[in-house]
Amino acid sequence: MKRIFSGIQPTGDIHLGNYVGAIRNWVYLTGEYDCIFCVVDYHAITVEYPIEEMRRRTLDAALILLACGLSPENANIFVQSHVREHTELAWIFDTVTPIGEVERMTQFKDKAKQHRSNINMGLMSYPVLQAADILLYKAGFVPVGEDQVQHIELSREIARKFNGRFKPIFPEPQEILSMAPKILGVDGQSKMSKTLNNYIGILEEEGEIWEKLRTAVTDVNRVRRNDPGDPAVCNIYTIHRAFSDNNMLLEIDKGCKTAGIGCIDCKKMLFGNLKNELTPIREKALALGKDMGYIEDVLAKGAAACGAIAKTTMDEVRETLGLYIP
Ligand code: AQP
Repeated sequence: MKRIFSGIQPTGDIHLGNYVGAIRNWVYLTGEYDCIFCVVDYHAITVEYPIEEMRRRTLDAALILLACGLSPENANIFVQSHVREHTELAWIFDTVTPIGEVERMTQFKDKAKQHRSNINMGLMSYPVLQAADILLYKAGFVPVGEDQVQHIELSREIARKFNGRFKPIFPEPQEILSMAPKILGVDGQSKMSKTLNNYIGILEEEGEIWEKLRTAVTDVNRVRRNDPGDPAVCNIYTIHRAFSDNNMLLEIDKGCKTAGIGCIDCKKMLFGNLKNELTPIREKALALGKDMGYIEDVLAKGAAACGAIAKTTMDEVRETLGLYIP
């Protein structure tokens, strides 16, 4: 069975972008692939974070993955720092990665602007660790949102460099994009992101979700109710495409272009569909939250299974590097 690997950072509430850009796709793919999903805590420490919250955030991220439909039966789920080989392989990959390649990464440039007082080596080396995350399991496919495509390209480049210099032991991984690979935030400008605080969390209460949706930016040229709008430039329509069926999409497309449907009505329709999909997830998350011991067991089982694969790969890598192995 072909293998996929993907990860999510424990940096706060999981939002609609994470859900439709990644997690929902992960659940769809479980039937076809050998799946490994990881809460990437070592990625999350590349920026300032509340230390006292990291443990809870990590467990909560795993809980949400389970609430969304992943399970130990269809995937291995674990925490990155529980499998030490991730950082070990990252160091080795650092030695084959040209600095120019990481310096040109869009995410590094954006984060360096956002965190001017803490532009650390980890922030720059983030995609090298990501390549190690993927290649430690020789995963050929990586389901991610559009923002990660450049990093997956770099993972291919790192695999090529390593294979060319030493021995061809790594696949060149390919990204798998969902049908909604880029969701903008409620500001309608930037990517929906936990750290930009422009998100709708998938576990938020209905009232909070509606309040954020009600005030979310739509087509900025549609000022008055009677102005026709353009769904192609409206973030609410993009979210609709991830949650609504074709009939509703056609109705909205036509209604928006002819001003037959106003933005608030369009948002109400979306809200109904969001409720239908997210309410069962919220209920399952509440139930799972009553037994955190279960979440810990799932993560331990995932770490044991993935740790065994990681160890085999690292033994092979050390031998390939020509290191002295006693
Ligand atoms: N807005 C998005 N639209 C589609 N997919 C998205 N993803 C993230 N945002 C969107 C995808 O979700 C997966 C997990 O990504 P992450 O943990 O890095 O989430 P994030 O929201 O990007 O995290 P942060 O903490 O807010 O980081 P920054 O500020 O860097 O964005 C990935 O597959 C990602 O593509």
